[in-house]
Amino acid sequence: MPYRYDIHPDTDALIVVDVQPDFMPGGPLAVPDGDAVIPIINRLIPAFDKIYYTRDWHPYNHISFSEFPEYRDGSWPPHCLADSPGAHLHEDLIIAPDDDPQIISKGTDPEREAYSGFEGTDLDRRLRLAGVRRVFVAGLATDYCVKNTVLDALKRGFQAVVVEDATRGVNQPAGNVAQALDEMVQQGAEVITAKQLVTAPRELTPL
Ligand code: VGL
Ligand code: ZN
Repeated sequence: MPYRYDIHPDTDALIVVDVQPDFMPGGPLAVPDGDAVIPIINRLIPAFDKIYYTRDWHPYNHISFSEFPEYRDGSWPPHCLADSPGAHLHEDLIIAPDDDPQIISKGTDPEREAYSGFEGTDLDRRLRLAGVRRVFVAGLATDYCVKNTVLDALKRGFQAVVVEDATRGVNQPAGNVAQALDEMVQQGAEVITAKQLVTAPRELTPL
């Protein structure tokens, strides 16, 4: 195993996508096993100086909401209503730095879907101002917001690395997650596991 990823604190960032209660088991748009990403992401966070948290942050009349949801693009149950408890970052997620975290709200326009953390936000500008060149991406859901964030990062000239075991997907129909990972790789992303991230000289809790 070889292949180890050294983190360069000045030019690498971690993007934590949509770790929100509404996407967890028991929530309206539950991602299977979605809560499993939290302890893994919490172990990655100390390895990065630059961390960006996206959150789905919809108005009550968002275009994606359906009365009879089919749990696919364009037909979701109401979820992540701006400022509701289910939309806040999950209470078990480590937020760093806790005095001034970088939080990006998306999907705030009622007329537009926005899976990507770049869409309709200033994430690109924030990353460039901070000197970021490579983003590591974790969170939910692999086949929607993670995928679109990764593809947008690549289109905008960032290198992108998906931390696969720190993501979970809707995966409906079955195979959707595998297809999403294929597509990300095809567009130039790397896919790794959390264990492959190595930081020196900092200490990481062993996985
Ligand atoms: C997401 C479906 C609808 C996601 C957001 O975070 O992947 N999926 N809204
Ligand atoms: Zn949404």
